[in-house]
Amino acid sequence: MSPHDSIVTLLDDAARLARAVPQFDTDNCLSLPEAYTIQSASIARRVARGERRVGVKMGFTSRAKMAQMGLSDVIWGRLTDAMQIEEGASVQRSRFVHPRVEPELAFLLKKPLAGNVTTVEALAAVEAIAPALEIIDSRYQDFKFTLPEVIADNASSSGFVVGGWHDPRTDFRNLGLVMSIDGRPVQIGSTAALLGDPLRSLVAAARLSAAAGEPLQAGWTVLAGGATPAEWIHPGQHVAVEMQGLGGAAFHLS
Ligand code: OOG
Ligand code: MG
Repeated sequence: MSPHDSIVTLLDDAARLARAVPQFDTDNCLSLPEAYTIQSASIARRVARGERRVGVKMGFTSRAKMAQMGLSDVIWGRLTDAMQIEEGASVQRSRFVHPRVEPELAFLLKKPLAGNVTTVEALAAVEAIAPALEIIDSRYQDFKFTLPEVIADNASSSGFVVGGWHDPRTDFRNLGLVMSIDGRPVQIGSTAALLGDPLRSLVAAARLSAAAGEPLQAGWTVLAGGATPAEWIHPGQHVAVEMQGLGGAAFHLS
């Protein structure tokens, strides 16, 4: 028994049953390493239920996201196959507590990538890039949390949609993007918002996941982080992102 078992159960049940839970660390007792241990243990429960690890998502890699959530450290979370939503598919609102959506860039890896790598080494491990949408869904009431709390909650990971994969040998450091809800543009941004170069987000993913003993694997997807503030989504809405030169990705919330 670990002293954090009850928190692991609380957060895993909250995600599984789409039920909000109160914040548990309002007096800041939890350290960041402890928070990642809780995240890892809650993902282990998902894997024990049959889910498969398919990659990593980065968080707070843009100023827009840091400002929206009031937190400024880059964080990461673990992605499983159950979180992936087929491009263009309909997903049920009942899966989520209070979902939001944000536009992201996705990397598909062709080689493992671990440790302190350069952006050139990171690019050499990339098979393809794609526009993506992340559905984030904090398990905490009112979508409010401290840094250790959101890390323990797997960085609000809940769903993601990836568009068509493209050759990464293009300059994708400053691609314009538009996220629309029901055809109405709601956020406009650029991939440059991601640490100035989305490859820096992949470099951070390589370093942080290797330090946790789970180096990035060939075939994994890495989400580079929300490039704009996230938007609330509601049943009946159609959400789409269009990225300069890379096409789009979309889903419907039913
Ligand atoms: C935390 C997750 C942050 C991103 O792309 O910055 C994130 C949250 O905002 O709930 O996914
Ligand atoms: Mg995100």
